[in-house]
Amino acid sequence: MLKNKNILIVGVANKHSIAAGIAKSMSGLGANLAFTYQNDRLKENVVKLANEWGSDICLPCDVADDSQIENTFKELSKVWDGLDCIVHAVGFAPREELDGNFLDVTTREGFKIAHDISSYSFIALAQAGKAMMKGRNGSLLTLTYLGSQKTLPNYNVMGLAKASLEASVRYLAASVGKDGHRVNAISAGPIKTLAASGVKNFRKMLSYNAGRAPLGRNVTTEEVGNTASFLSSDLASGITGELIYVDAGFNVTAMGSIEETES
Ligand code: NAD
Ligand code: 0WE
Repeated sequence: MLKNKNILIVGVANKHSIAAGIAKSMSGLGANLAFTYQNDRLKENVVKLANEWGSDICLPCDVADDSQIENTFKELSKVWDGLDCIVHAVGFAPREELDGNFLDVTTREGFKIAHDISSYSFIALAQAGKAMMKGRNGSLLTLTYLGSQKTLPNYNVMGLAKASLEASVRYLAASVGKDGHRVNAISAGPIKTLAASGVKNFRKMLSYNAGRAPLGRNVTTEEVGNTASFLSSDLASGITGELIYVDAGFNVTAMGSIEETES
């Protein structure tokens, strides 16, 4: 399904990352993969995992830094003659923003960082990758969360950043459609990753979600990965500007099973 496609994956931190589930699915379907890592601390993890997925292309890229984004595509163009897909699986807000009442804890600096790293970086990657994607009917893909559309405790300024990211999926789709490229987002249900490990009561959130979701469970990074593969493949050639939920159906409910709820 992804044979001969060159795909850059941004956002692997370790084997639990959603980006790792995506890489696993895509490599299984025959894609050629390249990876970036945020910093030297994560480099070793990423190089080792990349090897398991048959890739020896690992480049440093802190998405807060334009020169590192530029360098990523400069280096990539030395080993690949073109690029078919970019997967953006990056999100960050300062920890203090994600613990407490929204109005009390949100700061100008926290807002700026959350939007820069979690939303603007997708546009920056699309711009920098444009030349390599030329003429290839490419696909751009990002990861978002329901907290963009509905409130929940503590997600706070990340909800705003994800709303911005989702709007940029639509604007980017309109912008690059004439070049033949598609732009989509996957809204994943909660998964215990590194980014989630710092979040208060995450285990309780996982069990609340599983109890209320139509499928009665949470999703896996592999399931998110398979949807990412579909969206990046020619099977999805008519889909752009779209948001697909991979959340065991949680988002369509307004109430879970009454019988299973503690009184
Ligand atoms: P993760 O911690 O495994 O991945 C987050 C990645 O972002 C890491 O690889 C980290 O290095 C990278 N990152 C952060 N700041 C960066 C920077 N300045 N430059 C470059 N990279 C940077 O966690 P994850 O849950 O796999 O997150 C991936 C994406 O999925 C995020 O956008 C997240 O918001 C989204 N998401 C996560 C969940 C969940 O419950 N885990 C649910 C829905 C959406
Ligand atoms: O998008 C995310 C992760 C967002 C995230 C998490 C952290 C923790 C550590 C962004 N920045 C940071 N910064 C840190 O310092 N998710 C969808 C997972 C997630 O995070 C939450 C959630 C869910 C779900 C935070 C609060 C409430 C729910």
